[in-house]
Amino acid sequence: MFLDDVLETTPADRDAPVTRPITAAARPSSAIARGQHRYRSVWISDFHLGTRGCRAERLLDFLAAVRCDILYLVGDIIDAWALKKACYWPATHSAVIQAVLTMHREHGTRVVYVPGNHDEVLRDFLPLDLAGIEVCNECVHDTADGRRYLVVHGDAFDAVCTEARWLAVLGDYAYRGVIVGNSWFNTMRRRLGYPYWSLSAFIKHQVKNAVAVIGRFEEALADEALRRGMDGIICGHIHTPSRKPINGIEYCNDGDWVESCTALTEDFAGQMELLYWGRGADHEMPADNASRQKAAA
Ligand SMILES: [Mn+2]
Repeated sequence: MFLDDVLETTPADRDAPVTRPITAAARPSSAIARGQHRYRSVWISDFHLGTRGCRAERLLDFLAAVRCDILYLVGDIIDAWALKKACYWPATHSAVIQAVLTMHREHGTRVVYVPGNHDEVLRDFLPLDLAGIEVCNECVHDTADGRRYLVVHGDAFDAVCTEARWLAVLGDYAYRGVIVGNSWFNTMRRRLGYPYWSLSAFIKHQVKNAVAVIGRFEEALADEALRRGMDGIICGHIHTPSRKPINGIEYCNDGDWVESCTALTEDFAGQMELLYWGRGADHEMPADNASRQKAAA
């Protein structure tokens, strides 16, 4: 139930205006030169492989077009919750994993995988080396121009987003306690067989509060970066791509591959950019995918 809520995407949602125009160079086509786009680092997250909502074809198109020194997979890559409920695994989802492995093996890309709440089963085994892919709970990225970014999925901050009012009264100690307690609470829920409480589902259902909840999430992440002496923070989780300064911290959310099809990139000078992949009139999603999603919702 939670998952379907998260993945429910109407055609109207897909056509909703985006906060930045498509980068001209980012329009995919079948004739695209493989490896045409080169970056120092790329962050992508929230593929939700194993669900009907995953836009695997577009993701494959993106992965084929991009070369980078470091690829960060910022959580919710494989959707273990969905796979527990029903085995949905088309060939394109295997192809996504293959494309990532190929980037590592054939192009020498360093791949760092930070698990999210949908693939949190990996968190029991950290740190882990998966066929050369480094799996860790969080990491710090140093940009080409010497800035430091904390890289986390972001689900640890769910509780403080919805309970921010009384936390503000209780202060910093309680705030830290809720963040730690949230991880503990959800680990217990998982062991008991309950799904993770989903912030993105919550946001979708509380339309009136959505902007406020997203704002609190962004501020909580920026505060964490500030507390740790970072210049910025990079996360995913809420399927809301964004790049903006918050209290002197650069907040970056790389979005997702269910709704927005976005990536965060760093060029060789250290310049960050949010990339919207193939959102254009000539690259509409195939109609069959839309009907599959309706059937899933
Ligand atoms: Mn998540």
